[in-house]
Amino acid sequence: MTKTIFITGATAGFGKAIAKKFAENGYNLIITGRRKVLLDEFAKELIITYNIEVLPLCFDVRILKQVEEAITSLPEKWKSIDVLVNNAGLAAGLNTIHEAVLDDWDRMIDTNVKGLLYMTRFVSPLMVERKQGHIINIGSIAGKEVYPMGNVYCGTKFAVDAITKGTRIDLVTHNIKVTQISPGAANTEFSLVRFKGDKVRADNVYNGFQPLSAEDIADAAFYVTTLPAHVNINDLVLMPTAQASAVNFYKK
Ligand code: NDP
Ligand code: 8X3
Repeated sequence: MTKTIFITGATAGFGKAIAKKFAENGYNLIITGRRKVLLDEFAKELIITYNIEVLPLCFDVRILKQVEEAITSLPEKWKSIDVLVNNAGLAAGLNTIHEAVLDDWDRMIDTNVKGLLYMTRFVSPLMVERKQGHIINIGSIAGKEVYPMGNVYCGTKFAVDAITKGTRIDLVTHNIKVTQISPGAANTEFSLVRFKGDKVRADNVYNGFQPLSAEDIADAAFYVTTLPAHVNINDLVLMPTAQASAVNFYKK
């Protein structure tokens, strides 16, 4: 029986690589993002390349009504979701607490925390009904350690860490696996978004060492779904070899 994975934020970075990895392995995919053109083009590419079924859903995870509508109106055959990857997220800005841009805080909290919660609230009942499923939340090293000017971004990822644990506790009696993947520095659109399109500043984050790639995270996401039914990875922290903590890098 072909399995179905639902991935939020599949127009770039980790989500896009995760979509390709699971497509390669024969899954049907529900992929989301706000950039409709990118999303639809990617869906077409996946269908042609991997001969699988893909349902692109363009919505903003911050908007409760859009999340609810997207999931409650899923055609019946797409409601059997085996894996949900709560990946859509961002950092906005890198400022001290007294100088931060308030809109940056709203965007991060609304996306990384509330968006993940909305998705989980609407998808998990479908898994509970089938007594099976796997929820993978993309956390971060920023959810393990707080770093200078990381304040609210770190706060959202610490929240993901706690919510992942709470989700696992609430769903354990329903046979649902809940995993967090917590990466260190990975070169995606993440820093370009954080620094609001400043490419020089974004590229500088990854200068002098080899960061993780989106494909490294996709491999980890696939790995955690390949384990026997009685085995769950609770939390997988993966870092570039040249990164020892949130702020310690070996740069050449
Ligand atoms: P990218 O910026 O490359 O991709 C982010 C994805 O999220 C895009 O597809 C974007 O799509 C989507 N997205 C963002 N906001 C929304 C929204 N409101 N509604 C729907 N989709 C949204 O970043 P990464 O792939 O690096 O990041 C993915 C996750 O991994 C995030 O949660 C991030 O915090 C986390 N992370 C990243 C690390 C890194 O170093 N890169 C390390 C650790 C964790 P669109 O713009 O089309 O909506
Ligand atoms: C992304 C990694 O270290 O920039 O979550 O916060 S970091």
